[in-house]
Amino acid sequence: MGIRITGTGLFHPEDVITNEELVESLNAYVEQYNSANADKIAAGELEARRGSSAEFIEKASGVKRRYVSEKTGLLDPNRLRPHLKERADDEISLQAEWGVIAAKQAMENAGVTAEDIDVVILACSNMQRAYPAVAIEIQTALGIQGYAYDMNVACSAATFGLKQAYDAIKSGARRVLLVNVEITSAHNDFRSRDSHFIFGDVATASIIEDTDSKTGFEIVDTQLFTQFSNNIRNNFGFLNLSENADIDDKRFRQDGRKVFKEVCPLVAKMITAQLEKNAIAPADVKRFWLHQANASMNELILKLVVGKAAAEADPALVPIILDEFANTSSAGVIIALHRTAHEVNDGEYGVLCSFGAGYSVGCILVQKHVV
Ligand code: CO8
Repeated sequence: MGIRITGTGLFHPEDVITNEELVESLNAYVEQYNSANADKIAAGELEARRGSSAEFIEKASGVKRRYVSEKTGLLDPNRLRPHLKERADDEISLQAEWGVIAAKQAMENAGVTAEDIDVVILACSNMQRAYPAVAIEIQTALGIQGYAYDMNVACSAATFGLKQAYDAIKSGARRVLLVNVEITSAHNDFRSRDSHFIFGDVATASIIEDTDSKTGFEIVDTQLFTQFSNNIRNNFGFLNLSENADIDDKRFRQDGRKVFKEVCPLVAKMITAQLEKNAIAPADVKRFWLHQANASMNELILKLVVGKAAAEADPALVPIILDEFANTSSAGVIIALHRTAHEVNDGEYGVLCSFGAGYSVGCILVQKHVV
């Protein structure tokens, strides 16, 4: 027996925004802002806002397009926020709705029903509300018994969630449903050229169970690491209500250059150490499903782990899905696994590795078993 990921699911909304569309609306906003504030800008009281470019976005990040919850509001230069109407308390929440769709797919792929599952974990960067836990809403919508909870480790929420699932099964749970629903478009700042292109919306789900009679990815080893950093921050929280805080400061922001420089070597070191600990050569890993933040970051990490020549000879070692989805925070590693699981053969190894705000890094070493 071994604890395996036996099925995954993927849901994305229908609306797609290309880099060109995004840049057109940001540039229209910048023009309006700068002309409305021309006097203050000329007097040095305000800084002029700067426009964006589709060429920069693709070159700097590898992102070509992204799925979003609602595009008309996001592309309206007078709004730059999605239209997501508040739902009544007796309606299913948007996050639970997406989670349920991805979960049903994962359950079907794993050949399990609601009665087979004991635990539901919703792991993602931002919860739609404080409570009741969205995971419990998903649990109830699917008719699952047992318990459910929400957890947040930003972009590493899925790998940390896999570790929680692994531990729950070690403690007696039969099966865990792990759901990652990232509605990033509601907390990204679409007025900022630094971050307006980074994120996309998606939901993924995975079934984790102890079995030797189903094809899946056995979790061989788990390594988690955190180290405090202010380089990626979102100050949104309930304390903001006390002083009617300005919400402009309460969205995602980062110093992307610092993140790039500090996180790549950390991640490469962790993957290398994990492989050494398990006596597996980097050349024996079929796929590295890395966090999907930036294509150059993933290229660099691969070079540091397998060597320049091997990385250049086989770029497919690191599947890239961010060109289509952008950065989907925790869900990126699961999308990459979902899309390329069939490329891994019986007995071959793979590494799921996330990294992001915290900082946080999660490395899950898996081995495929075909039954
Ligand atoms: N268009 C044109 N030019 C631009 C733009 C733009 N949009 N933006 C910046 N520039 C210019 C800059 O002004 C600069 O020009 P100059 O040199 O003249 O000053 C030049 O382009 C280079 O700018 P940068 O140094 O900012 O650009 P980089 O090459 O560093 O690329 C990236 C920026 C793509 C952000 C890159 O730094 C990166 O990917 N870094 C890593 C980021 C990362 O991995 N972050 C993880 C965060 S995600 C996470 O943890 C989850 C958080 C929770 C999710 C929240 C969802 C909302």
